[in-house]
Amino acid sequence: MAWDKQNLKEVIREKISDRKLIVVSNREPYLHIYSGDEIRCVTPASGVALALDPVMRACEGTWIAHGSGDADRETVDSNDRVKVPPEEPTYTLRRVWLTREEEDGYYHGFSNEGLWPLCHIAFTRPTFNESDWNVYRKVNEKFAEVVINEMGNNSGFVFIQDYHLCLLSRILKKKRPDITIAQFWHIPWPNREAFRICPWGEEILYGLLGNDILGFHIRYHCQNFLDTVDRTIEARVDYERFSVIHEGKETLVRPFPISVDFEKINSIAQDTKYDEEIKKIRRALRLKNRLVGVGVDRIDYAKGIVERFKAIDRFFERYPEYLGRFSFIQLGPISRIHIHSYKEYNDKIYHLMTEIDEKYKTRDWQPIILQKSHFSPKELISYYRLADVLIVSSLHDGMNLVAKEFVSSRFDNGGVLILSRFTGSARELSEALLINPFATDHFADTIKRALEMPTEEKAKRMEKMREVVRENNVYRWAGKIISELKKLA
Ligand code: ADQ
Repeated sequence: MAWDKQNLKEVIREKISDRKLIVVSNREPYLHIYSGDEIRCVTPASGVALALDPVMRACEGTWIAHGSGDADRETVDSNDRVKVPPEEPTYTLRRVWLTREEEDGYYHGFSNEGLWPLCHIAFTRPTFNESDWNVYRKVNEKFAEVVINEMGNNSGFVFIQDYHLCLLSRILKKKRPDITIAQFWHIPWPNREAFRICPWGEEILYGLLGNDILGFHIRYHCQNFLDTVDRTIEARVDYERFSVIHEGKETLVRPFPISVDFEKINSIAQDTKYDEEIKKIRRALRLKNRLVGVGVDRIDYAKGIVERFKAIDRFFERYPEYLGRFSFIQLGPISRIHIHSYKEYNDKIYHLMTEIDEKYKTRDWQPIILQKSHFSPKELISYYRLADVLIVSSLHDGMNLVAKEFVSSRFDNGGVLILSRFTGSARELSEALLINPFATDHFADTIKRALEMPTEEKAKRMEKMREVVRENNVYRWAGKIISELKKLA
């Protein structure tokens, strides 16, 4: 069956509408923010919100998340609830309020300075502070209270997102063993050697084993998780069934590769207004008829932006005939700037770009153009369509949706994707030119190969990748997880 928004809704109605569904995530699907004196409701660009919004609409469930918009408190009722989406209120968003200290310890601290580098083997050392860990635990308990409260006397399903809420399922299961729980882990799971350094590794594993289903993007991360459990705690790992049995309870560990809304991106990209937009970008950035490379990332050390710039430098060193003929545009909104390692990385990128520019630039040409602002998903499509080559060079990435968005927008079968083999996407997009971002010479040669690839080969590769993403779209991801949950209820 080809999955789309409509049949996902039908599956949800048929399978679970008799029971309550609660989604829990750190980030909310709708934020209220002040814009002058007015309050605006905005949707953060997130694949997860996109996939789960139709699910929630279909089952009229409740989504629990940290209320982080500056006007969030003005828009909830006395129970901290607001009906969303604003244009057609169908489901409930229940906001959880965190103090500044809680946000620091739980989100910036343990989640992003501890777990994020622990799970991304990107050679940035994790920082583990006991005080952050204590706050992290308290915040997980806080979320649990809200879930229990929202579930009331209903029986139902809880679907937890990501590494911010490792301990939630176990707390819930202790209080309400009748609830069926799944959690999706959006980032990689490291090998057991790397995981061992976390001082609270055992508690994290016990925490996650409260789930009935634990999902990762790829089988390799599932295997790493099973292996970590096997070597770390007292539990029985069943490698045949891909499951863990602990205290008489089974947790199924399964791959569910996340994706994008292929049809939506594909149809938006065909709007002729983008031809004009592309011309505007070419004029504004003085690209003329030059070949163009594009990179789209949150500025994060795991995305391998430094390695990418080094490869571009090497490319110009080796192939000076491309000087003045190729420009690389890097789009990257700054993220997690409160964290020292991110601030440092941001400075590093800026200095490297300046160094490369100084080395090669001419009066009317710049080798690397860095755009730090945030772009809307529609604006990104112009850049995807403009690119002769799109580069994803993550040092480690659970999936990487940028690669899939690029493929979805190239209805013309043009453009070449250079993709790090350390992304989950590389398992599905095998027609991309795969690279190891640390192997600078090969990376540089791959840029040349991409720029010189014959049109027919480009088209053939792109067509195959488009087929893969069309079929394995984001609605399939959500549909498969919900169907598995239902089987266990
Ligand atoms: P992220 O690390 O945030 O997500 P990714 O999968 O690349 O990474 O998704 C980023 C999203 O942000 C894309 O939809 C992209 O369009 C958008 N984005 C990136 N740069 C942008 C820019 N300059 N302006 C505007 N938008 C931009 C985590 C994991 C990934 C996993 C996802 C989903 O780290 O491995 O793929 O969750 O599970």
